This record gives sequence, structure tokens and C-alpha cells, in this order.
Amino acid sequence: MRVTVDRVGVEVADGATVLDATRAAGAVVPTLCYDERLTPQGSCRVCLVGVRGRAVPACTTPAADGMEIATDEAAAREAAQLALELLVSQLPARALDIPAEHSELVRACQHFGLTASRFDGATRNAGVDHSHPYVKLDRDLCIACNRCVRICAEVQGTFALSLAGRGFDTVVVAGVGGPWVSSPCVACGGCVDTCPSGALTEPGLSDPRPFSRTTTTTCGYCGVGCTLRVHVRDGAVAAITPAREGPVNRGHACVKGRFAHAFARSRDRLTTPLVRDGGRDSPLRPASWQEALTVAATRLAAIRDRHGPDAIGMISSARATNEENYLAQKFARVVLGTNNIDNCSRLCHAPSAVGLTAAFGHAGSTNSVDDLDHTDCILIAGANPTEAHPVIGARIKQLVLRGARLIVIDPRRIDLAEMADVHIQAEPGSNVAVFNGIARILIDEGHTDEEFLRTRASGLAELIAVLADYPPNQAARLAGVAPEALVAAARLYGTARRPAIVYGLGVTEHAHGTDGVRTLSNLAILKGAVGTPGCCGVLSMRGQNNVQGASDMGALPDLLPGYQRVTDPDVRARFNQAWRAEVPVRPGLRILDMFASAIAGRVRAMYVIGEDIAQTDPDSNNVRRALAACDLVINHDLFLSSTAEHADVVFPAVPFLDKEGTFVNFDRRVQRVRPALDPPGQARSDFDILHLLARAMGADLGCSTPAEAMAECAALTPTFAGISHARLDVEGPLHWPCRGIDEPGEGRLYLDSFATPDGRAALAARPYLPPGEQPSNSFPYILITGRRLSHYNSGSMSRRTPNQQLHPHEILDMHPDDAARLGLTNGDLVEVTSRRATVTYPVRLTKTVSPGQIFTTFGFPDTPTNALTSDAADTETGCPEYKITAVSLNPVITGSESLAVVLGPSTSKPGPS
Ligand SMILES: Nc1nc2c(c(=O)[nH]1)N[C@H]1C(S)=C(S)[C@@H](COP(=O)(O)OP(=O)(O)OC[C@H]3O[C@@H](n4cnc5c(=O)[nH]c(N)nc54)[C@H](O)[C@@H]3O)O[C@H]1N2
Ligand SMILES: Nc1nc2c(c(=O)[nH]1)N[C@H]1C(S)=C(S)[C@@H](COP(=O)(O)OP(=O)(O)OC[C@H]3O[C@@H](n4cnc5c(=O)[nH]c(N)nc54)[C@H](O)[C@@H]3O)O[C@H]1N2
Ligand SMILES: [Mo]
Repeated sequence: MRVTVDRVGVEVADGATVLDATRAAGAVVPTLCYDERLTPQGSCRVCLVGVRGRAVPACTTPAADGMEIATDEAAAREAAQLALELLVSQLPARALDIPAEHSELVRACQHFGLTASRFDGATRNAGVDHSHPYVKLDRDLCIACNRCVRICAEVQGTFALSLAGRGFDTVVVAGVGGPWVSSPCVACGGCVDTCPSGALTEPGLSDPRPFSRTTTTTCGYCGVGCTLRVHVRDGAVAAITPAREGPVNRGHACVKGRFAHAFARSRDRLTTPLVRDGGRDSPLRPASWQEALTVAATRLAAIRDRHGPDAIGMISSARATNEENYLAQKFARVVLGTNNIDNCSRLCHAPSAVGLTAAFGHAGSTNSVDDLDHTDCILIAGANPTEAHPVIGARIKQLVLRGARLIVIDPRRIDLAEMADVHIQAEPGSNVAVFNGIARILIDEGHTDEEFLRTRASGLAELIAVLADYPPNQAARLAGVAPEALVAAARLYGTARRPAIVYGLGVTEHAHGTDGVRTLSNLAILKGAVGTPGCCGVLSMRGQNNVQGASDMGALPDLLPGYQRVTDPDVRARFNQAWRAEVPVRPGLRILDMFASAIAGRVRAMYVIGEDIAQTDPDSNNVRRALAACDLVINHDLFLSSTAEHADVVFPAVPFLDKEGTFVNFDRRVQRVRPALDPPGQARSDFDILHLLARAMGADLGCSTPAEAMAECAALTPTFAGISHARLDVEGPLHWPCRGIDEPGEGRLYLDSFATPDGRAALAARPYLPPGEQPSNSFPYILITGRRLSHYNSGSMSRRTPNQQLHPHEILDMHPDDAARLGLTNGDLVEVTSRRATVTYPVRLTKTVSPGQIFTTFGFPDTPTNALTSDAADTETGCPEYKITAVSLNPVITGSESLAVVLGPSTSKPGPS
């Protein structure tokens, strides 16, 4: 439709508001209570404009064809100015001293030429709340516009904030009104972003000095892949803000990506190489690059030449860039001559890579996360996105608040279970029984897509045969749940128009993790909800910033870049020619096999880049034995990690904030990473370190820049052929597969055919098999391990930030019934003993865990959870069974001697019912 703004015609879309029209026309209309992400509320009256002689709030008035809008109409302008003056009258003078770029209020005052209010206001003296390390409240600056409250509800889905008080005294409160830090606030930063008056700020943004540089890059914490702007001042990160144009985060962020950056300037960052003069008992000492490189190169070459290339095991980093991973696997294959290279995808989503490839053809999510926008039913299995992928967790909450149905399959009552239509609280390790049970009901009740099954799927007869053993009663008994829950879930998923599946480590980190992925994929195939127009498919919530990319780049023992098999002679021939080397024929060792081989004396050297295997890999005493058995351990890290402490040579590496390259996120999006900081001291990127070490060993890895490495990889890998840094810089993120420079990249896969050998989606007939580790009389409890919001994996980065104040130490979650039986209360210490070790934790009583099960994480070296976990692993991929450890519990300190546990806000309130 066409309207005029100040007598100039402008075309606007149907449904546009008067405000949209004025913005389309380039007119300036100040707003205070308006945020384009929120439902407009039209309460501040600062956006009043004239329409046919009447003053109307621009943000809530719909535009109409032929409407004449006057932003300069005197009556409207006067009324708006009056509204603003009344607001300003209640504020202290410092409200107008804030730099205009940080205050919409100041900008509005400038627009109207207001420097002070003509009215006497009630002077408030409500004070500040600086209890939270990141979100700071100055109550006297609050104008009660309600934006923070609405962002917290409508965008973040946490409902932590509300307005309290009357009239001029109205002010935002968090939770029930106590200190902000004790409220359910999850510190996403949304309220700080939207606050128009400076009442809510964060430390980095309240400093009025300008930034020296702002860099747009991709977050280096989890696999969501948020686009961030890193603002630098005095050579350090001053603040990070989420980019509105970020295709995945759309202007949102979380407590880690947005706030947890202080690790980058932590005083214990490694700034020089370290070497040891004698055995492992002698201390690590600083060394020059030349000395450290010579020691590493000479000793690596000696082991290779004496014991053969396969005596070296290399682990590449899912934290590092694609280009670094490309170089690492090239180093293993070309310089060392071994396929013994793996990455920490082995520890999390190896079953996804194998399972999704077998079911559909590619080793990644079948769809783009954008497809979630259209879903009417989300099935979440073994994933806890509000803590592990918070920006996606918030998106899922929004979808549910807007009416999407939600099924949660998790042994714990996670935050999203509170708003779920069905929560299947299945026993750990029972996924295959649950998925088979649901599949059986889909078939029995006719919720399948017959046409899709006939023309695009294979394996139905075999599946039906196996499902004979999974009527609802039987499946429910194996899973320890009510059959009605399975039926309800199957009906919701089966009758949805566009159901989506989202899953995580609760599916993969099991002795039958690949079976879990296959039987979960069955549901999408039965329903025809993958590879079809409008479908939402199956999303695997990949964990680390670049765990998808590390595998995509071929840091795997059996696969070259793009999942091309090392055993395929044609593939090898292509790489041999490009690399002028011989890619070894025999697939190499997986991570856990490297440890076993080291203990057996076959592997003599470990080269570990950016993974803290001594803390995060299972059965860590066994890992330590493996490291001790090696003649040489080389490590790159930012810090002296538990693994670095066992190394003979440590190279000081730099994190994502200091480097150039790309990451691939959980929906196969290749995104640019750009350096915001200069490395401290002599630290260098993994890219440079690999080049230097290769050179010290007399080899040349070629591709001297990350852009060249990506170009070389693209030339050798059909699925990445169209991807280059130059293109990413111009066009923004691209999904793989992207087979040519003119192709846009495929977000939603398999619309024409599946990438399996017969072009069909493969149903899998897999029976339920019991977990690798079983409880017994001596070890009657099941320990589940996983994530909490504030800390990240080994904690090496998040512990070196104020996130540590939000969650200062490890906590063991325990059901109150178990606690009562053991005589424990909040903060008491309990010894947890598995068949391998004993670790002591303070307990927190919570009904999020079932009786008989306990939960904790693995991010604190002084409570080494992975000393407890077992080496049981997925039979197909070797992914550890981190989710099940049989343990016994023994109270050590109870009552008055117990620790006062300061709990971080690790979960948020459910939305309104
Ligand atoms: N804050 C934070 N975010 C992170 C990380 C972090 O350390 N901290 N790490 C990143 C990494 S590397 C990864 S891989 C991802 C992991 O992300 P997620 O996979 O979402 O995280 P987890 O908490 O490990 O496990 C998910 C859920 O699986 C459930 N579960 C356990 N056993 C079973 C089972 O048998 N069946 C079912 N259905 N569910 C089960 C657990 O109760 C848990 O709620 O998070 C990434 N994001
Ligand atoms: N009990 C239990 N254990 C688990 C899991 C579980 O659910 N339960 N989950 C497993 C999973 S899914 C994962 S992914 C692993 C994660 O385990 P890790 O990969 O070991 O943990 P992170 O803390 O992510 O990072 C490892 C190291 O990389 C360093 N680093 C960060 N960026 C860079 C970089 O750019 N270059 C270099 N060279 N170093 C860098 C960090 O300082 C840190 O020391 O843990 C696994 N362990
Ligand atoms: Mo992970």
C-alpha cells in the first residue's frame, strides 16, 4: 500500500505500522518503549505523530492505504515532547549525561531539543543493584518502559523480570525482588541491549570512552555459531554485543558468548613455549620458540623413524578453526605419515556422523535451524538447549509460547520439560526402546507417510519385524515410564504437520549411541518429515564451536576432508597428487584406542591440540597412565591445562578471539572468524604452530594463509567446492554442501533424493541393548553427566571469567528422597565412588533428577568427574558412555560443617501456563 509521510509518498507492506512507514520514508520519530523484536505496546507516547489532525502513537497504529502521516505536526509533536518531559522529570540529571549512542532517551531529548524538564519530579532514591557480575541496575534511571520485561519473556523466554511499584516509583525487579544475582536471570544480555535509558547496563558498555576497534566474528564457545561484535579498548575486549544480522542468533546471545571473555587477558595465559629438561618429574620451563620447536621436531622425527609413523597419535581441536584442522590432518598424513588423527567429535557426536550418514547420506543436521520457525511440534531427545545452546533454547521457548507442541525425552526434568506437553522421563540408556516404542505406535495408529515410505525410504519390512517386540507396554517397561507417555508423544509427533527433531548427547554418549541416532531418525522417516518441502528434519545439537568443522576437515582416522574414505584408492590418488605425498592406506586409531595403544607400548608419542584429555576424556586416571607411558607428549593450549601438565613440550596457542579462519556450526553453516585481539606475548595460532613444526621437521604444508588452506580444501572436496573466504566475506555464512561458486549452499537437504547409495532414507531395525555399565548392589546409583549454563566443558575459559561468581564450584544434583535416606542436606559433602575412583562433591537437593540418579558436570579440576566415568563406549564409533556411571554414595560431612553452596542461576522459570 502507499502512504505519505510529510507529504512524500512511500510504499509499505501490508500489516506495516505508522512507525514502519516513517522509517521507510527516512523520517526520524523517536521511540522509547518500542523494540522491533517485541509486540508494540504504545505506552510511552514519545512516538506520537499526526494523522488527519489527530495525534496517534506511531508504533501501534496500523498504516492504511492513502494515509497521510505528519511527523512534524505541531500538536502531536507537543504532546510527544510533553510525555518525554514528564518522563525526564522523574529522572536524576545524570540520565541525560549518558553518551547518546548508549541512550535512546538522550537521543529522544536531543530530537526535541530538551536539556531539562520544566516539571518538578519526585526524586527517587531507589539505589543500584550491582550484585550481578554482568547486569547492573540503576533503579533511578528506570522509566518503566517494560522493554526489559518483554525481552526476557518474548525473546529469551525466561520470565525473570517484572515491573513493581506504582506511578513514578515503578521500577524493574528481577525474580521475587531480591538481589539480581539470586534471580532466575540467565544473563543473556537482552535487557541491557534493549534498555533505552541506561537503567540496565553492563560494565563494558557503561564506560563512555570509545572503542578502538570492533570486529564481527563467530562465537568460539558452543556450536550454535552466534555472530558477535567484539569491541576492543586498550588492547582487551571491552564488550561483546550480538549482531542483529547474525543468521543464527538474530541479535541474541548468552552468558558465555556475550560476557565470558575475560579469559583472553587472564594473567595465566601461556605466552611462551614450555619444555622439560628431564623426565616428567622435572618442571616445565619457558623456552624460546626455536628451542621448543627443535625439541618437538627432533623427538617426533626420532619416534617416527624408530617405531614407525603409527607410533604417533594426534588429536586435533574442535575449538580450532577449519583451516587449522585441515592443516592438522595434513600434518598427520603428510609429515608424520599416519592416519592416527581424531578430534573430540569422537567424544560427543561421532554417533551422529555415522548414524545420520547411514540414514540420510551426510554427516550433519538434515535441515537449517531456520526451519524451526515453521514447526508445529518439537521433539527434543537428550538435549538441554536452555543451558547448552541457550540461544536455540530461547528460540524453542518462543516457538512453544506461540503454540508449537513440545515433547521432551530426558531422564531429568530439564527446564524445557516444564513447558512440555509430554515429558518422557526415561531411564538413562533406554533411548532405543523409547524410539522403537514411538515408531511402533506411529505405524499401528497410521501416522506414517505411506507414499514417502514407498518411494523414498528403505528397510520398512525389517523395521516392522523388530518392532514386534516393542508394543507400548514393553517399550515403556524397558524405559521405566508409563506407556501412555509414549502414546501421547507418538500422537503429537505423528499428527503434527511439520514436526522437528532436536537431539544431543543424551542420545549419542551411550554404549549404543549410533543405534539411538538411527532409531530416532526412523521417526522422521516414518513421518516423511525429512527431505520433503516444508519439513523440519533432524537437528543434531553439535557441541563445540567447530566440532562439525573438525570432522568436516578430515581430522578423523578413516576419513579425509568432506568424509572421503582413506581406503578409497581414487580419493587417495587425488590427495596424493595435490599434496605430493602418500596418504597412508590403513585407517588410524580413534582417541580411546590411542590411549589403549599407548599403555600397551605401541603408541609412543601423543600430539594433542586444544583438548584437555586428562580432564575431559573418560576414566581420566587411565588417560594419565597413557600419557605417562608415552615417550613424548606435545600440547597446544591457551593455559597450562591438566593435559599440558603432562606434556614435554607445550606451545602457547590463541583462542578464536585472536585468529582468522572459519567455523562450521551445528546446522552446517560455514562462518567467518576474524581476529579482534593481538596474541599476548609470543602466543601463536594453531595454524602458525603447525606450519612452524612442519618446517622444523623439514616439511612444507603449503597453504600459507587460512584463506589458502580453505581454497586447497575446497579444491579437493566436492561438498565444499563453492566455499571460500572471499565469498563468505561478501555473502555471509554458507551451508555445506556447496558444490560450486554459483551455488547458495543447501540448508534443507535431500529434497530430490537422499545421499545414500540407493538414494533412499534408510530405516534401521535395531533392538534395545542394555548400557555398557550396569548398577549393582555395590554401585546402586546412576551418575549422569552433562552441562550447566555458566561453564563450558573443561572450564578452562569460563572459570577465568566472572562466570565463576555465578557458579563457583562443582555441585552434585540429588533427589530429596535420596538425600533424606543418606541424611544429606543442601551443601553437605558426599563421596561418589565408581568402580574406578572416588570424588567428593557438595550436594544440591533438586527434583530435576529422579531418585536413584544423580547429575553433575566435569568443568573443575579439583572435582575430577571423569576419574569416575568408564571406558565403555558406543560399539560402532567408540563414543564414550559419559551419560551412565554406576556409583555408590557415602556422606562425608553433614549438618553444620557443610559448605555453603552458592548456586548459580542455572535454570530459569517456566513461562506462564
Ligand atoms: N553451558 C555449556 N554449553 C555447552 C557446553 C558446556 O560445557 N556448557 N558444551 C558444549 C558441548 S561440547 C556439547 S557436546 C553440547 C552438549 O549439549 P547437550 O547434549 O544438550 O548437553 P548434555 O547436558 O551433555 O546432555 C543433554 C541431556 O541428555 C540427558 N540424558 C542423559 N542420558 C540420557 C538418555 O539416556 N536418554 C535421553 N533421552 N537423555 C539423556 C541429560 O539429562 C541432559 O539433560 O553443549 C555445548 N554447549
Ligand atoms: N563426564 C563427561 N565428560 C565429558 C562430556 C560429558 O558429557 N560428560 N562431554 C564430552 C564432550 S561432548 C566434549 S566436546 C569434551 C570437551 O572436552 P575438551 O575439548 O577437552 O574441553 P574444552 O574446554 O572445550 O577445550 C579443551 C582445551 O582447548 C583449549 N582451547 C580453547 N580454544 C583453543 C584454540 O583455539 N586452540 C587451542 N590449541 N586450544 C584451545 C582450552 O583452553 C581447553 O584447555 O568433553 C567430553 N567430556
Ligand atoms: Mo561436545
